[in-house]
Amino acid sequence: MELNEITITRAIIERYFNKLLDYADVDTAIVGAGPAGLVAAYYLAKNGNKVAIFERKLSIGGGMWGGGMMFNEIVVQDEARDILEQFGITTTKYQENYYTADAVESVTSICSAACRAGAKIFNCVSVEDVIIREGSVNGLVITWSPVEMAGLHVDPLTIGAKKVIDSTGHDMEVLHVIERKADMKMNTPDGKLQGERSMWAEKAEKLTIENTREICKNVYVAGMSANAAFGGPRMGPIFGGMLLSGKKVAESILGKSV
Ligand code: 48F
Repeated sequence: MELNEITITRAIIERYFNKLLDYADVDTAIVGAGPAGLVAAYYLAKNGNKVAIFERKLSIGGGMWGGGMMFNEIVVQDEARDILEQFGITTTKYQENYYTADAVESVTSICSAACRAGAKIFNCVSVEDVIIREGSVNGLVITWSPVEMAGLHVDPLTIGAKKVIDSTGHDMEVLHVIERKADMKMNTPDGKLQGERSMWAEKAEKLTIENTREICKNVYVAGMSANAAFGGPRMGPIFGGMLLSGKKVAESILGKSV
């Protein structure tokens, strides 16, 4: 059989743009394909929610790929081990309450499960703003990451979303843009973003889960972004909090346990 390059090109363009058209309006738009965003996408999609993840980088996985300082092993504590095992990821006991897992196996397995559950990932797409209506966020403003990187003067496009999850990690990028441009109060003690504190793993892991919630109308925070928004400390390469936060944000949006 002959292979025609133009047919290959047509197939990619048609399939990609049909996918993008289909996901131009979603139930939940997740910003950031790190561990928190990917776990959230899996549970939401598995429960019938139409989910798109927008990820600035070419690769998914955020800070999980590199384990700690590029040593590609992660640590999880007892309470989060079930989640990894549910994705078929091998965990090995290091000592009481400390388990390790291969970082690459973890990222790829969670991502594969999320995609197979129906979540669509749009990589190389950066979220630069939100769609705003009186007192609520109704979607995202997106652009190609290379356009952003090159500083090209090109107008963005938009994605409608009933709910938005900021799982952009330490930088809480969606929340910053809302605070700066949308005049919305955050659900924090003084209505403002608090900012991340220095490392304290045990406290941070607890706070990540506690702080996973709706932070302003239709916008939820998960993962490191939840900690940063509420002034929690960082925790380094222990990932239980990220996984549990992804699950919790899905439960908050679905209004049930998963
Ligand atoms: O940083 P990241 O892995 O967030 P997370 O899921 O997990 C945090 C941990 O990796 C680690 C930690 C825990 O031990 O402290 O840092 O909370 O993934 C965030 C993803 O969001 C993408 C970014 O490229 C990364 O892959 N991202 C950030 N801003 C944007 C974005 C944006 N404006 N548009 C699209 N993607």
